[in-house]
Amino acid sequence: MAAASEYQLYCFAQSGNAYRVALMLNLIGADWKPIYVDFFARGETRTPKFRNEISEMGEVPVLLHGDKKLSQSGVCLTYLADRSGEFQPHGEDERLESLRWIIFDNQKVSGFLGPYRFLRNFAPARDPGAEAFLKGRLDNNLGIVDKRLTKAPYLLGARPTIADISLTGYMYYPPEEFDFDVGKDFPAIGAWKERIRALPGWRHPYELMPGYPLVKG
Ligand SMILES: N[C@@H](CCC(=O)N[C@@H](CS)C(=O)NCC(=O)O)C(=O)O
Repeated sequence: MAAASEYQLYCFAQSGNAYRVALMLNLIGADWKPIYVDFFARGETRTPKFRNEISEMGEVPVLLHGDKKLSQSGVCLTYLADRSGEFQPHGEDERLESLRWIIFDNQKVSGFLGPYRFLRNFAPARDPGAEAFLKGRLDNNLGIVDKRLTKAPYLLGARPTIADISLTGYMYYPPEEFDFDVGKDFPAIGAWKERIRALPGWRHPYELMPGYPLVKG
């Protein structure tokens, strides 16, 4: 019988929140395998079984490692950086700075890109008002990240850290799934995307996680 992988990740291909953890596992060369969560057809994250047995927060990603079960991608990234020594912020100042950008990403970058893309591609009906609101917030928030990335190649300076891995969440999904191309509208983010893409082990979210293409029921 084949040995189980060291890490398992509950995820699905369309989840940028899960992608950043899948990408980190790949970049550090971890032995891992995905566990597919049927978010769209079965609404699996909202079932009592998922909330009782996998995550009380009802979200992916969830990372399994030995007897550890971790959720919130920022926590998973921190754990993987601490264990591997890769993409780790060094010292207190960098740790705090990394946390600051991870929270900003979760709330204001991925936290708006995800719902914006969801409304345009996966929701039962379009909602122009909500989309316009989110796009306004995104233009502002992506502008803040873009300005930061004009100052250094990566968020914390000369080398990539988990703050950058967090920011990858929704960055590589096809521009057609949004109505704009982040990399073109925000050139410093575009150049950063290419630097991240060049890291050994980089893979596209649709290659790394199961569930693409989506079979609409
Ligand atoms: N801040 C969380 C966000 C996780 C999240 O929102 N995941 C979505 C999928 S992209 C989810 O599982 N949503 C469950 C639901 O809406 O029922 C993280 O970074 O892990």
